[in-house]
Amino acid sequence: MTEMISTSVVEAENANRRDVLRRDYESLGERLARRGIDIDAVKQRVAAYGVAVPSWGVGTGGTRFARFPGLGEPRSIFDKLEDCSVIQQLTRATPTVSLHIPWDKVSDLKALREKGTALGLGFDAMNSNTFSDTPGQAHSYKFGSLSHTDAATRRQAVEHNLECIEIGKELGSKALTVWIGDGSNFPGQSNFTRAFERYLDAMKAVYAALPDDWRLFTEHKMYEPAFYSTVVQDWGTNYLIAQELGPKAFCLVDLGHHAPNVNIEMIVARLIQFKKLGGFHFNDSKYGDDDLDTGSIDPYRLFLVFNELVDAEVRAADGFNPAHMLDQSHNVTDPIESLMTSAMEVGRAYAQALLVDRRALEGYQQENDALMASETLKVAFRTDVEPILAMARFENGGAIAPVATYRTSGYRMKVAAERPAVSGGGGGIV
Ligand code: LRH
Ligand code: MN
Ligand code: MN
Repeated sequence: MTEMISTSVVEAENANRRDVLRRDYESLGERLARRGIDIDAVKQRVAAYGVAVPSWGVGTGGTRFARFPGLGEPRSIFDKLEDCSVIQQLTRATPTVSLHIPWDKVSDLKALREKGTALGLGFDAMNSNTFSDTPGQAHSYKFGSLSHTDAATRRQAVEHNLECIEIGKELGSKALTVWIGDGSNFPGQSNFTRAFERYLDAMKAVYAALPDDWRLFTEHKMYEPAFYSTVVQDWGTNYLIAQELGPKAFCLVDLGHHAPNVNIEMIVARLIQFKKLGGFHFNDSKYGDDDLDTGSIDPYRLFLVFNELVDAEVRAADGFNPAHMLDQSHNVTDPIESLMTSAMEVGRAYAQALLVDRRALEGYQQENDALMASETLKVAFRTDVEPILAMARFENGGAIAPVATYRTSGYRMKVAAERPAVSGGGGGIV
């Protein structure tokens, strides 16, 4: 297997931290044992956990005002895969990559598949893009795509999704995620009902082309790029879509796609209960779809989402198998560092949720002891599970301290020497 960071660098960095880690792990193990928790069992589950990296996340993002590229920006999907493999090599928490077509130019599928295999990476959900125009396409998406008033434009958008499925089949992907920007900017511009009818109709054609062992994820988002109304605006509409389409259709929850203060963990619980939770785009936000690093603003909310996931896992909820993906935009950090940190934040929330004393919680709920129920969650959330995460990484061949190891490796400067500098400019992507 091709390792982008020399293993001797990883080993040397780990050698500096190994003994302290062992002591920290042991001491945490003792404290958890007092709470009746077996630290090794938690570590095993954390070690088996993975979250997919978005191919679009390894390049510097941007806002609609500007983009400020960093050094060594990936030039192609092959460069992106190499950057993704650094994240996996050091964190051992990101074994798959989620592609976005046509942002990712994937003309040579065989070479791409081989590159993935060589780097030890698999391909998670495919993402279609009918929210922007590609040079040369016959019909513009300016006024919509799958819900467009014009049948030929809708057809083109359907065809693009079918092409994404075909590409994904070649790569071993098993899911398609569809997010559209369709909506309106003015009251009266669009007939809500007709637009949704057209969308459902188009999506039925996409659904019909789905292989038997694939799943279709539809992603809702409250607003942007449309600012008055959005066709797939919330989880209610999303649930209706999944119901209308059939058993292979599920709802995808992007944490940044809700109104501020919305109880996302409760949405997650509802979708689990009705067997329609397809997966996540993890990120964090302060105001809207900020695409900030996962857990950087509100780690407690991330924990509460994982609390619902672990609750479902523990009781083996029927049909529960959500896909876990990151979806972030990095404007002021090295994307590799942000993605590594975010993958670890997701793992941390999972580990903390595994520590919740579920029997005690149930008792407090039953007795209506609100304070102790809340404390039960807080006790788990307050536990510093870093030794569990670090030990899981270390034993899996990763780095005890991924960011420090990455910096020592000089990877960014190395690729900067190979990849030509790119200039920034205005209007970036999401
Ligand atoms: C839309 C979105 C969706 C896109 C991605 C780039 O805001 O979350 O998932 O595919 O950003
Ligand atoms: Mn998303
Ligand atoms: Mn988004």
